[in-house]
Amino acid sequence: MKTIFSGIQPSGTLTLGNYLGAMKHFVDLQNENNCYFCIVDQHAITVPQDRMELRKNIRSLAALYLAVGIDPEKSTLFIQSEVPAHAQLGWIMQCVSYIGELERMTQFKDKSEGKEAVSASLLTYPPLMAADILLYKTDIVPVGEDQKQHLELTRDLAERFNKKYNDIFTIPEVKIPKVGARIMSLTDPEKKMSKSNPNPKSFISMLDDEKQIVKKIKSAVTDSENEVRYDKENKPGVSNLLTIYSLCSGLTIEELEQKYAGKGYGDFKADTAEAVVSILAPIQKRYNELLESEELDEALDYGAEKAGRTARKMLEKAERAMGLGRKRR
Ligand code: ATP
Ligand code: LTN
Repeated sequence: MKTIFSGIQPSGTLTLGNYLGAMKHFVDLQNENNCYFCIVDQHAITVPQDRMELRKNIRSLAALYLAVGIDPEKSTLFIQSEVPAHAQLGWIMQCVSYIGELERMTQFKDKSEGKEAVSASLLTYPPLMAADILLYKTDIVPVGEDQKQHLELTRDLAERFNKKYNDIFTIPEVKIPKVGARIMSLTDPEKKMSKSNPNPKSFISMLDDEKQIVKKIKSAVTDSENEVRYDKENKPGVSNLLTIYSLCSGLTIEELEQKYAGKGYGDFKADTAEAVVSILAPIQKRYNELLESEELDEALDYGAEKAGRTARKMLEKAERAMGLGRKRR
């Protein structure tokens, strides 16, 4: 049995990209592994958040985790800020990080570009992420393509700590899905679909209704040809829709290319929307039942306690290895 850890930021309503690139895979993993799934609210505040919105998004994300099929009996589902060891080990990992390597992270560059007031935490985001992972002796971290660089840094920091102080951390492996690891924006298919994009037309939210989904996919950027063919370089928009359709329907991309041979984009887009609706509608139904339920709070309380117990032990080990605190007589 392997230990799995992954986190999602409550920085907006989850997109179809978050689902196809990350969450969908979590459900399959929980049957044969020891899984931790975290709502990383402390990562979300590295950029400004409205406090009421943040609260709403945290609860909404918890309900979505459960609605897609995360079972709190099998997996540990919890909120990062409810387990203080994350911020505590996060500080320690900052102390083993170099500014230069943090400045090289592409997510930092993207999120700080052109901004005047960039928080220090945007730079120190990866050591906190390393702490999340290292607290649980994690073997595998399932994430989308965009997190690969952060995972490499996590491995470097863990190795550096182990060498310098004591060999206590497990070096985690990254797991990126073969298809769907980078679902692209509907309005700019050169960029990844992101829940914090201010233009709602650029993403499909997991809570969009049928009408919104049909409208967004209908207006998704394609190209001036009229051929449904997978070609990421020359036809990024159509290729993105093919990936989405394939993952939501179970049909392969080749099967879809054949199905729409000689037909225009109209039918193809309408059917893609239908496939997306068929995946999201049952999740939304369950989500609405869970959102205000006691079941949700019970799962989160149970998760925070369980995660807290494990995390505290590793934090103590790290503190001891570095000589923090004192030895009781
Ligand atoms: P934000 O835009 O607020 O930074 P995000 O939409 O990128 O957030 P995260 O919370 O950072 O989402 O990511 C949650 C998980 O979803 C991560 O594993 C990430 O790799 C994955 N993910 C995010 N966007 C995509 C995407 N477009 N395609 C596939 N996977 C994605
Ligand atoms: N940085 C990630 C979110 C995240 C995470 C983690 C993912 C925070 N801690 C630990 C995996 C493991 C993101 O932006 N998607």
